[in-house]
Amino acid sequence: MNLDSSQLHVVGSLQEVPKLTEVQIDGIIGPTHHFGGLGVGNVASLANQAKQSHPRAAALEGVAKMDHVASLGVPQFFLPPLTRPHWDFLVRCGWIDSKQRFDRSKQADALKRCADESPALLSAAYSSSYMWTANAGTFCPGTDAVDGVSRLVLANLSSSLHRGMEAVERYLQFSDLFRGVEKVQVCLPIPAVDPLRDEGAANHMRFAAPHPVQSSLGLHVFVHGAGAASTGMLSFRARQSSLASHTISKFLRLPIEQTIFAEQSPEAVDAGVFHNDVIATSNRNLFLYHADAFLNGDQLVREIRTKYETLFGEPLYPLRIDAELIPLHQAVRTYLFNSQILSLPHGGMHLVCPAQCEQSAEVRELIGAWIADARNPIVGVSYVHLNESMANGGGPACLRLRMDWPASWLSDLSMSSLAKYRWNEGTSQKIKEWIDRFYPERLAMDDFQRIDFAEHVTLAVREFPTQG
Ligand code: SUG
Repeated sequence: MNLDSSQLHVVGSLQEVPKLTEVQIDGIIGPTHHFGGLGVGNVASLANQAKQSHPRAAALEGVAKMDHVASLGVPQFFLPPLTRPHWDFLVRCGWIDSKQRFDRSKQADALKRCADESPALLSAAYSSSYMWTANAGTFCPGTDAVDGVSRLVLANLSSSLHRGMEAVERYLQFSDLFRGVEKVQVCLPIPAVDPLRDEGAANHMRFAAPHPVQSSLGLHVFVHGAGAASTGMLSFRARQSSLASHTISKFLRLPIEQTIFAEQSPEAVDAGVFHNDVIATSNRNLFLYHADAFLNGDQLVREIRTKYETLFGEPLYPLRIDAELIPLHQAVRTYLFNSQILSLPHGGMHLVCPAQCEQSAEVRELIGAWIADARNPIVGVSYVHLNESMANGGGPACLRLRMDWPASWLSDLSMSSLAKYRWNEGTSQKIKEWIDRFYPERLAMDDFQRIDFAEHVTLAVREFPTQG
């Protein structure tokens, strides 16, 4: 689908509109990628607990996805892996004294004791869960904020034993990434307490005009889990609290007419929808969602449609998938809704779907029908193999945080430290060589208690090929 300027409904004059470009930021999958069974309400993670993992294959699958997205002409960035085991976490949980944390024999002893007495804690200390960057935080471009400041609020990830520790480390990485960039704030997570549990952009959708030159405004939908009244019905606890979603929307300084709150349906959470991006997604004017994703879904869609059309003077394009066509469990198994929907530089939207979607005849045919139907903006699909990440409940969209950046940030990357994090062929090649050099081919939980293993994976991250 190509738009020329005569077809555009322009909100404001063209000169006033700072063009936004969507960028993808993926986390590199770490050398300790494993199946700890720690994902709350995450059926893949629970089913695969303690199976042998393949960190090298996992990381190369992630790299291949970034190569593919970049080859479509979409700006791709990356974040290096974090150091594991996380010794501060082990110190704070009492497995090693802070004064002895650099003492090799004390470390060796701590790893062994922790493996014997509290294996889940040791698995958490080694987790590579930072790779699912969609959970790193929630971003809002300054064009949407009443004070014109772009903000990234890091997520506290306080629902999960193994994920809360990511927040501060990612805060430091994003602070470096945005060094030298004007009018952007990287914000520490809201307090990591249960009533404010937050999982970042996995529970956030930003709708926008069909084409960025029409308007740089966004309509933000924040999705949270059930309130206290309905939690009794759930086998799985919802990870995002309503208070957290409301707090983040205020933090981002969003006007009320650009903000909507939605509640996940308890049936979806029980079927393994631990984040909204497992069952609904959006891109610009496209809303792809399962009929059973939300509580009072029809009312929500009406609200999104009304606010969308008021803001942009254009119709929303909702694609609703009913349970008769794709039941919830099949949506969760194939991760159709966790596909990346990418706006191509020359128009149209392209889906990057997990290979599991291609392997399901119903899902494959559905995607084929969307592409054949010229009324919607979807023009193509590619299927990517992310088997290791998928076995932990992480699809293509989980591995990336998307952000709408003012085009000026991208026009000269050398003015900031963004250039260090840009994905290109040279970076990809260096990172592949580094993966081949350091990543174990196979990993079992027993490896975690070996001090030589802990040292090897720590060295691996230290030797990450830095840019520039
Ligand atoms: O938080 N899995 C992650 C998957 C995150 C997916 N992200 C999005 N939907 N955006 C999670 O449940 C499993 C790790 C383990 O079990 O070792 C895990 O953390």
